Amino acid sequence: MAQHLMSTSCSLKPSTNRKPCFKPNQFSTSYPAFVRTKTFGSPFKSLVLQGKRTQSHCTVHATVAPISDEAQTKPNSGSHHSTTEPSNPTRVMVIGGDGYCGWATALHLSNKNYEVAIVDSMVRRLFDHQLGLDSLTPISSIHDRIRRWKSLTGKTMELYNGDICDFEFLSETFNSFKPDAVVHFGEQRSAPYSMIDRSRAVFTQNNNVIGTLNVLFAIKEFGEACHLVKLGTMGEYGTPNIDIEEGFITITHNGRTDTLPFPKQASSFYHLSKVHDSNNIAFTCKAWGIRATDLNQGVVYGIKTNETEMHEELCNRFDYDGVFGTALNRFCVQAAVGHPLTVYGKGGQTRGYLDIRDTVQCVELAIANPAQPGEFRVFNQFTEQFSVNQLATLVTDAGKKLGLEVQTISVPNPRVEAEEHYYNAKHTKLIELGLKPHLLSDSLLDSLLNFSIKYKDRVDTKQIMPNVSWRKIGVKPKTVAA
Ligand code: NAD
Ligand code: USQ
Repeated sequence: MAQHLMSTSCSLKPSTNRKPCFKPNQFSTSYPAFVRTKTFGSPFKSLVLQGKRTQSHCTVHATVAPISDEAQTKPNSGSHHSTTEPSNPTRVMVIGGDGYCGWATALHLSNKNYEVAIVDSMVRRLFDHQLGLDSLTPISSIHDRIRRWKSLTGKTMELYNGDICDFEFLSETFNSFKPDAVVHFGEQRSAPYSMIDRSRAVFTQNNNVIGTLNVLFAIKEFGEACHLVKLGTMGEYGTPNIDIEEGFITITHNGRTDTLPFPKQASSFYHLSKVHDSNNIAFTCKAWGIRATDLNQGVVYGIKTNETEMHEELCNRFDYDGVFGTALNRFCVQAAVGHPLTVYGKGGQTRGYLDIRDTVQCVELAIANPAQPGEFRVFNQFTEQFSVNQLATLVTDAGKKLGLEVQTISVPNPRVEAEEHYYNAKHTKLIELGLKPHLLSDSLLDSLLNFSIKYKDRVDTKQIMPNVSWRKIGVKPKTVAA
């Protein structure tokens, strides 16, 4: 459905084996709420009504429209190279390649001469429409993004516009592109979104768990050697009162010792969906010999990467609202518009954080150093840990240097989480593979704040305060802004 609403700016080239629209008994589990829209008022209601409902489950296998003359320019001489660059281009499918982490990663891998295909349903853009939200930065359509990339660098990225919960679509995509590695970013990734109401909770777990299961089945059936690089989250572990290991912990119990998955204590329906994914992936590695890397990523901040900097049409999205915005990015925008920084509760909540430039680096490192067949690898993907109070202090100090008067308020915590706790998470495996972290320096905060100031006229201050309560979630659908 999303593709019909979002793709009007570009003529698509449907595949010759384009499948008919949704059949109730096919394996697709995509957007089950559509079917019940009128009755139950699903989160998709408003746009289903605007869209062509009969086409909402169409599988569209699209490649980008023919490239214009400007695309014939020579490849960009500024392409970056690294020791991890493959000698023969490797085929990487980036699921969720239109999103915040996925777009930056797709560009980065393409720049490193990987053959990249983006798979995305554009559902993230749909969420914005439904909730009346927008990225701080203006973002181009995926078609314009890909065309611009081609015109600047000569590099092509294929586009498969569809929902990975639709197994027929995913099968065609796999058989057409034949990936050596799949990087899977394509999930509903907001904890608050998953806690709006029952239908969003169900959507989140359905979309994420079924999507990942389909990817596992697709690898088993069509690409046994393919390496799955799956984006998990540090939030799978929760905040235990012991050090957090990278995936596994060796325990001696009643005189016997074993190495077991580290205990999971996720605290939103979104974070729980990641736990379920991890269990499914670990099981299929064992049962079917799938090779997988679970990247338990911390909170990502920042906007610019070498590639998104090349042209305004390559600009990434930047969320600051109470549903999709994440802590540090939100604080920078709040400081820029003179809104007090929204520390939830006591502010001792500590998490791992990383610069988006390190997200793309980590994914590249995981691809270039694949897991072995049957191996389920877990890397904790973050570079530094901060409490929310520490972030607020850092942003306040950086703001002062730019002449901003930054206040902080304590907002009653809408979440159920520890506000003061021990936190010490290991994160050495990616460093051992060669990660060179971009730490949160004064200069980066300056640049993030300046960036936020540049776009501050686009900020809708009504979207800043949180209004999704973990405790008040109910079965009644919230059809207007959350
Ligand atoms: P995002 O919402 O910006 O991007 C996700 C993309 O996946 C969107 O473009 C969306 O349209 C697509 N998508 C979702 N469901 C799909 C489906 N069923 N079929 C096809 N496409 C689908 O999210 P992001 O911030 O880029 O996060 C990417 C991944 O990284 C997520 O899995 C998230 O859990 C993980 N992660 C993100 C952060 C962060 O701070 N942003 C931190 C840790 C982990
Ligand atoms: N927080 C505030 N004020 C705010 C926003 C957040 O105090 O204005 C607090 C939250 O209560 C929480 C912490 O900051 O304790 C982090 O919240 P967040 O919204 O920045 O991040 P979170 O909801 O955990 O989710 C984000 C991404 C998700 C990813 C996760 C990584 O949206 O996709 O999985 O970060 S992690 O946090 O390590 O689980």
